[in-house]
Amino acid sequence: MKLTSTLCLALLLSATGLVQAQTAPMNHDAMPGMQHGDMKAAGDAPKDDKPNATHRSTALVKAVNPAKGSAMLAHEAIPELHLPAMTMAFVVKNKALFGQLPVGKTVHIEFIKQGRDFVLTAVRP
Ligand SMILES: [Cu+2]
Repeated sequence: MKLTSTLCLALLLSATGLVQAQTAPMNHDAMPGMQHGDMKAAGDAPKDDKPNATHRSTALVKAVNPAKGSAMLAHEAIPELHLPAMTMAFVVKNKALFGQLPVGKTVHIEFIKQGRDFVLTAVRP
């Protein structure tokens, strides 16, 4: 779980770096492998440093751990956080949400970022 969230943070940091680098002039033709459409969309998205902003995504429930208050979810890309699709641990403080997290099912999630944690705030089928 710890490894995964570290990876998530690393990806987040490197994605942020990419966006900053994009402010410098660059030759798109020289970099055929890059997806400029995606990067542009991410750059136009609202800033991710808004405290307690609610983020939404669709996620496949891989595993839940009610005792630890965490859930492993394979979420889709989250452009406003510059996050690619990935599997990672979410913090579940509201234990009632575990009733909406059937392993193997895809659900719609809402979450906030609190420090290094991604905290689930709502789950819908
Ligand atoms: Cu993630």
